[in-house]
Amino acid sequence: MHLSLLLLVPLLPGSLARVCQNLTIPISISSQNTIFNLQPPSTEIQVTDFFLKATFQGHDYSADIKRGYTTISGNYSIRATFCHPDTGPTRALQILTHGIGFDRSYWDFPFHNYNYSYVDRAVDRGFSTFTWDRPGIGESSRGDPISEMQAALELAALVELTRRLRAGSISPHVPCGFDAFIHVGHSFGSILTHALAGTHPRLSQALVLTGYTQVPSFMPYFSLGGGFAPVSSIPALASAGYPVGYVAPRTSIGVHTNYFAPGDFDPDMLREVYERGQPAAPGELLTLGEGAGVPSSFAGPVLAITGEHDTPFCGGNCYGTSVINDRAANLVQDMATAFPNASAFNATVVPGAGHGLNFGYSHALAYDTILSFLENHV
Ligand SMILES: *[C@@H]1O[C@H](CO)[C@@H](O)[C@H](O)[C@H]1NC(C)=O
Ligand SMILES: *[C@@H]1O[C@H](CO)[C@@H](O)[C@H](O)[C@H]1NC(C)=O
Ligand SMILES: *[C@@H]1O[C@H](CO)[C@@H](O)[C@H](O)[C@H]1NC(C)=O
Ligand SMILES: *[C@@H]1O[C@H](CO)[C@@H](O)[C@H](O)[C@H]1NC(C)=O
Ligand SMILES: CC(=O)N[C@H]1CO[C@H](CO)[C@@H](O)[C@@H]1O
Repeated sequence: MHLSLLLLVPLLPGSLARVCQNLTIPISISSQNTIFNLQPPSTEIQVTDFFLKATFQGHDYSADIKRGYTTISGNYSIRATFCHPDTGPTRALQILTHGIGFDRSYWDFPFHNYNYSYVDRAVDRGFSTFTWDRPGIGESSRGDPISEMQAALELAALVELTRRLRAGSISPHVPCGFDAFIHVGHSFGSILTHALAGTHPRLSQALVLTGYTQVPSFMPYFSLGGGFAPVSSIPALASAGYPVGYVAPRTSIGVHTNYFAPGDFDPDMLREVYERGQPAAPGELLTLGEGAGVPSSFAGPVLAITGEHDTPFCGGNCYGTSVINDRAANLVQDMATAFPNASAFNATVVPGAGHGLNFGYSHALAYDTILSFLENHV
């Protein structure tokens, strides 16, 4: 009897016992945003011109069109999902922030019966998880894609959600009583997580920065490689309620270029990622660099983990170190200097992986590295 049960388990990925609850969380936040002299790009030509201007070498387009700062205040409705093992909430909660191109389902991707789900693996190893749609994206409130949806406002949302989670005041469905709050980001979500560790180092017990380095040199690969178009040109997004100005890759070729590495993926996965893709706001793209680069006083453990062939953060090769004057063994390890007071720092380059770590065959190694690090250090 037990033998047959044991044999069944490996055949049913995603069937591990977990309990999830969707949440709608009203938040009131404000941030110091940048005023840009820019009209929302609405046609394919305007979108391409935006990316061309943003990538002219030797120019700082964001600075060229900056006209000062202003305070943005607003009430936003944030959609989130809280999961825990069916045995109940656990000691540690992971707060997972997605990057550009996706919504919170990045962490719990349904492909192959959730075989690639990070949430499944984390819950299976005894963590609770909180995934959320960033402001403007997915099921969260929409807003102006230039004046409003910027890194500063999204950081304010992450800070507010974290405070409420720590206080046990986010929802009757989410208990208080966690003794560790771990922040995990992907790409732009790592930028926001890194920024949180800079501005509010005591709000987190551990950081995991995935799909990220501090090297800005290769962002133009992403900007031009994505083949971005207005959401109105993209069938799956045209009626999703995004305001004019939001952009996304026009075809799966742009998604492939920016998130996948040769030989590390199932073509059906690429198709599903394209079909479920979410757009980006110009305000986000123009403020990506905010908050990075300043050494943080963060005193907990930090894991930086990025695919060897990450396009936007490694230019396809995290071991190509001439861009940092060979001062570290790889571009991920170079982030150690950003966390001089971390209790532990580990940099892992995932062999053969691309930027979208959760979509590659290599996801199993990436997840095991992250969860083992957290088990050992939190
Ligand atoms: C939560 O919402 C997502 C997206 O709308 C949906 O796919 C999922 O089934 C919902 N989960 C639960 C537990 O209700
Ligand atoms: C947000 O909601 C509160 C309470 O409903 C209201 O008093 C406040 O004016 C709102 N703020 C903004 C910026 O709309
Ligand atoms: C790291 O800790 C030392 C000793 O407490 C302190 O002097 C230093 O300012 C900290 N570094 C940062 C970047 O906060
Ligand atoms: C980081 O952790 C991995 C195990 O996950 C280990 O193999 C590697 O040596 C560690 N790197 C450093 C610099 O400690
Ligand atoms: C996390 C996990 O179980 N990943 C598995 C998904 O399926 C592939 C094969 O289809 C396995 O190689 C992975 O280990």
